[in-house]
Amino acid sequence: MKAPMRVAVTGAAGQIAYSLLFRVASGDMLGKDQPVILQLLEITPALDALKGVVMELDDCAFPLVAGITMSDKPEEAFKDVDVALLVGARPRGPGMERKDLLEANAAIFSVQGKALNDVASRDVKVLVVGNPANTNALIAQRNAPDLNPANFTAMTRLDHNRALAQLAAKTDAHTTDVKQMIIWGNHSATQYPDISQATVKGQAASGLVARDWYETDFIPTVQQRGAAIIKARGASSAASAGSSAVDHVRDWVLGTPAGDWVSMAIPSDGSYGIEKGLIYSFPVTCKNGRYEIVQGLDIDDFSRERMSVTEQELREERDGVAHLLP
Ligand code: NAX
Repeated sequence: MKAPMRVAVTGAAGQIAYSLLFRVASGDMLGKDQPVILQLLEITPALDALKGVVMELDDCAFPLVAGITMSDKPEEAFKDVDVALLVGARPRGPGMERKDLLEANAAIFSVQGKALNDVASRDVKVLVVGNPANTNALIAQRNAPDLNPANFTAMTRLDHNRALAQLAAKTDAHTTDVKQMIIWGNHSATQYPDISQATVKGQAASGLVARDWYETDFIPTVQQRGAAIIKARGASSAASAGSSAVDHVRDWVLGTPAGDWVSMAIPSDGSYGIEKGLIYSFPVTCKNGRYEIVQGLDIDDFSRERMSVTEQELREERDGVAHLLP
């Protein structure tokens, strides 16, 4: 039996965690032979609700669960963790401006970044789900100077999976027939879902769908999917977000399939002219627990313009919290 891996989940009594935790506990994220210790973080008023979630996890009698802890202190919850899923965040309240939201979350993610820096495994892999995810990841990373900056990532896998589903439906194919999808940039409505490299059953996607559908239907549908779910369900995406977090970490740890790639928001190294240091979504392949940006793709004017718009939004978010960055 392998030694257990420690997985921290923040916002553990929230709605995303309510599906995510059970998938992690059943081995979907780290493998069916990999025991896990779950280290759950919540704010103090939510600890009672968290107890209820832990009772349900206990009641599943998952063979791979080697322990569960609960805490309202990041230094306890992040102790020795190998994977940190930062899901909890401050939601936008009534009358709250975008700037207020950025600042409220900057406070949370700077505390959590410091705690990771102090107590997590030196190889901890961090995935930020809580919004604004890219900028929250940047704040956590900047507050963790002793950890590898490359190990701070944010989630655009849900956007990637949404794009696969839309293109598969349009071309009467299965999502597994679609390869080489890309989400560029921010996890927000400025993201750029790009099918210029995508194939469906080996054929170029751009030859299978009308350009007009791509520009006026596909792109806005993927960009606005979160809002459409809220309108239909009366609550934001939860199980799909949890499932995409499982996909993100599984592929990062266990590798991406040959001949395909995934989208991850990672610190830019300047590839494709994107400002170095921004947490920007790129196409990546993963092997041996490391990701690499797919290089050498042709970027036409249409793509370049959209990649720049979402890059500019990330610059503005960063500048909005600059006074809080160390
Ligand atoms: P919920 O409001 O159901 O749960 C959030 C939980 O986080 C709450 O239980 C709250 O008590 C806890 N929390 C707040 N501050 C905390 C802190 N400092 N430490 C620990 N826990 C804390 O939200 P949920 O629907 O689960 O969504 C969580 C986050 O994911 C939100 O920020 C949401 O916007 C974001 N999303 C990100 C997505 C992505 O693709 N990156 C998609 C889905 C989702 O919208």
